[in-house]
Amino acid sequence: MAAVKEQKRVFSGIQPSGVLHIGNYLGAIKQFVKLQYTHNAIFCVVDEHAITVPQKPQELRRNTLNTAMLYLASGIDPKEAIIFVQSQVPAHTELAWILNTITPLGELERMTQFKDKVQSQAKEAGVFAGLLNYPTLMAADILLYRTDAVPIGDDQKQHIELARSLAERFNNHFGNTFSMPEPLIEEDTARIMSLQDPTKKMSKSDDNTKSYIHLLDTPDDIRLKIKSAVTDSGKEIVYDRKKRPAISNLISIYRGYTKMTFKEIEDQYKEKTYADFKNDLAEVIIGELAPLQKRFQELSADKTGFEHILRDGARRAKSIADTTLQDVKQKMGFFI
Ligand code: AQP
Repeated sequence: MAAVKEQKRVFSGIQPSGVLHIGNYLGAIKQFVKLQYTHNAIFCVVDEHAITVPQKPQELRRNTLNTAMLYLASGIDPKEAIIFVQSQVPAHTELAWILNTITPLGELERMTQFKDKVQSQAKEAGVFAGLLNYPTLMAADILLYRTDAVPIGDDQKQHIELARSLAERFNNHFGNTFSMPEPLIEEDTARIMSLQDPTKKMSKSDDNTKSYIHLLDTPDDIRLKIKSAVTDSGKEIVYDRKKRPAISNLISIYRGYTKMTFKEIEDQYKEKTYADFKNDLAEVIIGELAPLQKRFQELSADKTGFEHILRDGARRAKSIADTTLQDVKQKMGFFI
């Protein structure tokens, strides 16, 4: 029997700043797939966020379509959820501008992701205002759909807090308009770390290609990347984030794909070596990614059908977003 959907709305997005990796999948997309059956779900490819760091036009276009295709290939069903590209719904940037006028500068400057990206961007291309304002645009994305819950990885928690505080500030000032979004975080896989440096989050934009596994990596690439993943000193396969961050990261990935508990994994590998565990982990990932990659190839062959899904998604999203925006503008005293 089909699950009865709650009226509660979930919204989330991923920026097409590269090819999606297993951290994006285990931290976010896996939750999207589950939630679409129980919630009123909207998932967005947030291309306007991607341009807060320099993007090459052709790559941005390709990554945007690939991200949307990976949503579908991962199991997001356009009959269950709205899927669309952010820049096709202009209300996002319009509400972001309005929210900018009630966003304290100090809160934006305190954002961890901003501080991290300033470090890496400053050396390369310089830092632009869009990077600072990223969390306000994210708040607009979420609040436009009167979202109740936002499935995200751990790194986005601070941004949801800002969205909540802006919703509260706006509601207090202009009357009840926005709902209060809650973060939905899958604790065990909320922060998959780099395979080369377990103190750093796995990131699409990492220059070291061995630090992440793309959802479209070949089996040979996956075997090589897992084999060359750093490990801790010692040889036991034991989950302990503080003392053994590298092997714990690999165990989290294993858990994310097999649904085994940490204890079950530790028991299974009690007498085994890091090499045994890594070989098995690589095969688990390869096996889990195979159907997704097959579906991705099928979708790539039907560009017209796929683009129709995105245009229809944008049309549906726009109708919800425009209603909220009109309400906001009316309450603020704009001439409408
Ligand atoms: N390493 C991760 N572990 C778990 N979840 C993660 N997410 C990202 N990295 C991990 C979650 O994936 C969703 C989409 O993220 P995003 O692309 O919008 O932004 P991000 O968090 O900045 O992701 P990346 O991969 O690190 O991209 P770049 O390198 O471009 O900044 C979010 O829910 C995020 O939490």
